[in-house]
Amino acid sequence: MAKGRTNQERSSDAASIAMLERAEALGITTAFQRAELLAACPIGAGQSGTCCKNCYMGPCRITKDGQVGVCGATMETINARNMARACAAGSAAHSDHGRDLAFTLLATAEGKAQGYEIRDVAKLWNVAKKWGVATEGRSKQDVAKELALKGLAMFGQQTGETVYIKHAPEKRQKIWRQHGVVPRGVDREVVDILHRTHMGDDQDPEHILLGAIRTSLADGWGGSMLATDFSDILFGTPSPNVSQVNLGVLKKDEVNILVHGHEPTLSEMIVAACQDPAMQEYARSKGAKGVNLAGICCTSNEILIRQGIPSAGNFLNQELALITGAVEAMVVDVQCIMQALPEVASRFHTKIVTTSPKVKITGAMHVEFDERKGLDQARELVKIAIDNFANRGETMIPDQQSDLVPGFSHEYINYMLGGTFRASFRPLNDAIMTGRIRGVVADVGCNNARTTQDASHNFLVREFLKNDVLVVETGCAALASAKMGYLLGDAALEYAGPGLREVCEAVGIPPVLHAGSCVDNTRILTVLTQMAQEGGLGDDISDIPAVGLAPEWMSEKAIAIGMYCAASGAYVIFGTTSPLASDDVVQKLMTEGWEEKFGGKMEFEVDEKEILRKALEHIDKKRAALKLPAWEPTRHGKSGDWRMEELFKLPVEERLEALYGTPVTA
Ligand code: XCC
Ligand code: SF4
Repeated sequence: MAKGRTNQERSSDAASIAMLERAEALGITTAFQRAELLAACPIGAGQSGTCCKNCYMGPCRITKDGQVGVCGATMETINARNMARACAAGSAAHSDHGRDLAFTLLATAEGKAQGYEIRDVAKLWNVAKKWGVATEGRSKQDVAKELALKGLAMFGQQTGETVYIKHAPEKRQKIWRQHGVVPRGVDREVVDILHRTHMGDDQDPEHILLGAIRTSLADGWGGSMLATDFSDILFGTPSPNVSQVNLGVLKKDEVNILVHGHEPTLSEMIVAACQDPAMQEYARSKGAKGVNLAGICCTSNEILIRQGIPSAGNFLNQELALITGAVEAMVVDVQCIMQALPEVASRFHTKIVTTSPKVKITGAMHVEFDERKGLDQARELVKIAIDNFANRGETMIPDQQSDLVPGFSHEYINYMLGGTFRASFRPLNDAIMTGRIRGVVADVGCNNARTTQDASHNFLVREFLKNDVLVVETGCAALASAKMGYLLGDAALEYAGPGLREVCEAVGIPPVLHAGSCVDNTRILTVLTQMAQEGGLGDDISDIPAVGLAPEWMSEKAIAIGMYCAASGAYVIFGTTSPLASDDVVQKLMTEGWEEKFGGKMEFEVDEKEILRKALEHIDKKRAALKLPAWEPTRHGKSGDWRMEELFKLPVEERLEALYGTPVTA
């Protein structure tokens, strides 16, 4: 049994540490302790072998070189199958979220979804064009209906290429076609992988992994990309706003409602219900000062990037938020919801409410979501929370909350660089070409209870900033940075190297950009595509000095994301744990093998310092291949606000000399 850690080893976040102390005082167990009480199975985790459960002659545990399963399956075959199955489950989860948004878009277009509307007509028009839906002379409802139906049809597309594929860089499309990994519909690809990894099917690890790649592409350039596009149409394309993150967003004297999970559909209606003056009045009639809404995980990211609703934190904050004793109701939808929640909630007055037809949890209340009465249901849920306020006992809300500026959608990044009339990625490409920006890192993904919460995310972000690397974030990674204030210009620019700082000050952006939830990793694909198309950085995603990281990952969705990014030409590094620690063959196939085929690769590296080193080395290698000047830490940054501050501290003569280059007398 692993020995217990101190609370400082469990989390690097002061608010979390305060709640872990309270949990101990109250005798409540959380994921942090459970990770210590329950050592990970070293074979299942890949540390000392591997395990196959794909048939009932097994499970077969392979711990030695040359050992095979009852059917003869080798370590490599088993690991490739396990990776592929994780990718299928992850792709299914993300893409099914997309499917539900397509249903909501359809119901909205038909006027059957109560409270929903098409908020972003410009985006509807853009997406319709991508999908070949005519717009001229048609109403937005008409266009949205055809688009939604086409979207739904994509899931079951049996043959041919899905629609987003042709929006990737041309060279990329050719690579995919050459290797036979252009996806058909998501449903077909997920079934294909489950079939081919069933006992007695595909046994060639390289071939299994190619199947997994195709499935991941059906997610990244399919279901997930659709989820992002359709969410923007329904709820608005994100642009920067100011909000707050961490447990301190909970309010002592208001009814606190938390939404948790991944989908924006119901949570957007809860936003509307909470803002309803009648609801606020009802809360006051029950002795509260009002209703306060906040989120956890990616449901939080969805309403944070669009509506500026505060976030109570990331994955490992879910139980801790309840331990404040100040949450009247936690409304959950799908994914990353711990089964432990009702148990923790039972120690307080908190109600856990499941809402998805796909998710019930023993001990939780269930109010099944139906978009036809979305707004009424949201009001009902808010009322449940308000009525529960009177049952609140003693509370302890940590002080910690940080401001952040989220909402950097690809559309906004494009706009902020060039303005409305000349929106383009030119300035970003130029900054990379001159070496002001050394490269770009996407830091994404989860928390993992087996490592120190947020520590690897935050360490890596600081180091990349020092190295003039622009950071884009999504998911729980973005919330980790937000807690530290890194999603605000000032706090992050303190770490930024002079070149990066100069660019951020000129454009007026923080050097760490929050691009959205985990399905919004597809926004990063779009940004990379547009950078490749802009010119100067090669003509494909694999040419760009960029790296993707998931240093604290835990979810199968992360595997799917990693695979579609690698297949799109990116170098992707996963931290925390390596399921392939005892299997060089599969790790080589996913690194050297994929790099040869796709120009991208996916690697597991548990040492965060090595992640940093490898990422920078890759960025420099890509710079060299593009014949760009090698990055130099001190070459740039001669301009920018910080120089001005220094300048004003100088005596007048020296100031003038610094400005004009020659001695001048005042
Ligand atoms: Fe879940 Fe998206 Fe991971 Fe966070 S980052 S723990 S998947 S909420 Ni997607
Ligand atoms: Fe064992 Fe083969 Fe069955 Fe897997 S498929 S459990 S390796 S017999």
